Amino acid sequence: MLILIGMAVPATRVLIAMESTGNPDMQIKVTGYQWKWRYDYLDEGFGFFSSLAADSNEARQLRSGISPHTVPNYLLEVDEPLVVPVGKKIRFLTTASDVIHSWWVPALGWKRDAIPGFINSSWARIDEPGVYRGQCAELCGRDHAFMPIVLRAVEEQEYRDWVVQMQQKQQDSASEANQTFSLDELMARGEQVYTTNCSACHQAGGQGIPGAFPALAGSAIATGALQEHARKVLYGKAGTAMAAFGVQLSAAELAAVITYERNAWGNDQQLAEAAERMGQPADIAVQLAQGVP
Ligand code: HEC
Ligand SMILES: [Cu+2]
Repeated sequence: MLILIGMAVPATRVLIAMESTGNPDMQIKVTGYQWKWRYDYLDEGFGFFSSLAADSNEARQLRSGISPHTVPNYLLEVDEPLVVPVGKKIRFLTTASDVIHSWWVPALGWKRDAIPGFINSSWARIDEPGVYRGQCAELCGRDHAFMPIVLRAVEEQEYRDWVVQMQQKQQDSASEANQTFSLDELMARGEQVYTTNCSACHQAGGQGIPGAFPALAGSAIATGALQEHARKVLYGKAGTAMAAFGVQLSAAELAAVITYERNAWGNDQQLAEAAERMGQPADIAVQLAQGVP
């Protein structure tokens, strides 16, 4: 009895320390989306999406002709990694915007479900600088296997520099909302946005997947009135896989991707008589400010 009681005291202490997310040095909100992660640095006032890296995304496409063996960290690389300082207690608040995901970096020693409407908390303190990789660990739909996690742990000073850079980026993208872009600029940017955010479903050539995802090449919406087209992209369609991208992309990115869809794949030849060829960030911002249609 005495030995058991003697063991229970330190064991309980460790268990409580493991579970307690109190007194963190910083907090990151992790939100699962189909199929990418969003990280919000709650103390620093910025956030960003982290999607599968472009080379992995290309190589994974059927008949891309690219061998996955030639892609470094195939399916385990992202465009924008999560960066954290070493030696700090970080509280992770995990949730989701659509379906249940699960945030799992094995080296952190835990896995936490990301559930819409709930916030789960966990913590980690990373002692060794380096790159830690993980994946979504809850079957969350068609591209579940394509939402990896890359976490880069760096020294405090490097982290500070990165934060300043990210805050600047956020400001730049806010000021872009007032700029006017040429058709060429919108098309170039739009293609990138499309590849990262839309091609998984609508496919690189805009042909969609019959029965699941509509074709955008020749689509009546993509060649019809600009406002109606934008409405579909900004607010999505409830109950389908078409998400509301108005809350995911900046006004400039939205204007670019919408313009791209209206002009790529021969759509510019089919635009309805009075339909505008391109949209500007300001138009998108106005439409967003009007709220849900
Ligand atoms: C997860 C899959 C998925 C992704 C990613 C996706 N869509 Fe869609 N999209 C759909 C589905 C499903 C529909 C059909 C919705 C419906 O039933 O009206 C759709 C419909 C559309 C339509 C209307 C087409 C028509 O003719 O009905 C447009 C325009 C569109 N999407 C644009 C986009 C843009 C722009 C992006 C990227 C920013 C995007 N979609 C990303 C699944 C997706
Ligand atoms: Cu997932």
